[in-house]
Amino acid sequence: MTRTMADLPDGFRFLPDFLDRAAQEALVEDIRAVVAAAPLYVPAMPRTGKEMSVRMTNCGTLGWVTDKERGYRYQETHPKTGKHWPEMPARLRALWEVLADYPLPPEACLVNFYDDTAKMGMHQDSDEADMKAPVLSISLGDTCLFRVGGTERGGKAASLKLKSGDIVLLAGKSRLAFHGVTRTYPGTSTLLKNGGRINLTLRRVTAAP
Ligand code: MD3
Ligand code: FE
Repeated sequence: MTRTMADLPDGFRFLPDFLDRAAQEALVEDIRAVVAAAPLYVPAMPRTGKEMSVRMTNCGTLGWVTDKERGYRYQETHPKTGKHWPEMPARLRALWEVLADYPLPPEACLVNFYDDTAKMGMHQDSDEADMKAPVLSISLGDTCLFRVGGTERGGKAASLKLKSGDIVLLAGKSRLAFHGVTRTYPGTSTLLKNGGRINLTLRRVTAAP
């Protein structure tokens, strides 16, 4: 049975409409600068090399990448350009400061771009050594249907729509919840001139000292 918002996993905080239109537009400008320095690329699944439908890039000292040969990992450089990732924009660091309730700054911001057909299968985020730190997720552009379940694959899952300006904070138990993006809803936002959806996830990666 599909769960509703009443029983989201422990530590899951949903902050709908957290960012107003001006704040969303400012973040889009920040991300345009990031993408100009570190182009979106097509990630590939480990071993099979199957291409993901989501386009990705990063900013911060570390970025999450995946390819056929070396699989999921964090690294300091863009896999195509070989350059260091661009600095994390101050606006993103400030959001972490306000919301994360964590003593250390974010190291990675993964930028996911969804076109009208992109989706992301159910998965756990477990490539970070610091699992005590939360993950902060920001949605921009078209609305998507998001699913979040428990810590076991195949368990019950709740569905919710994430729309432009919504923030999700994953702390505690929810940090290891299975989650995915079923679909986006084209034409639901005017934020991005050419449509689509951007999701930003801010994370700590390295083990806390
Ligand atoms: C729940 N991104 O990048 S964001 C990802 O919309 C990812 O692009 C999705 O899953 C997206 O790994 C979902 C919301 C989110 C992010 C991290 C989580 C939910 C999470 C980590 C644990 C549990
Ligand atoms: Fe994830």
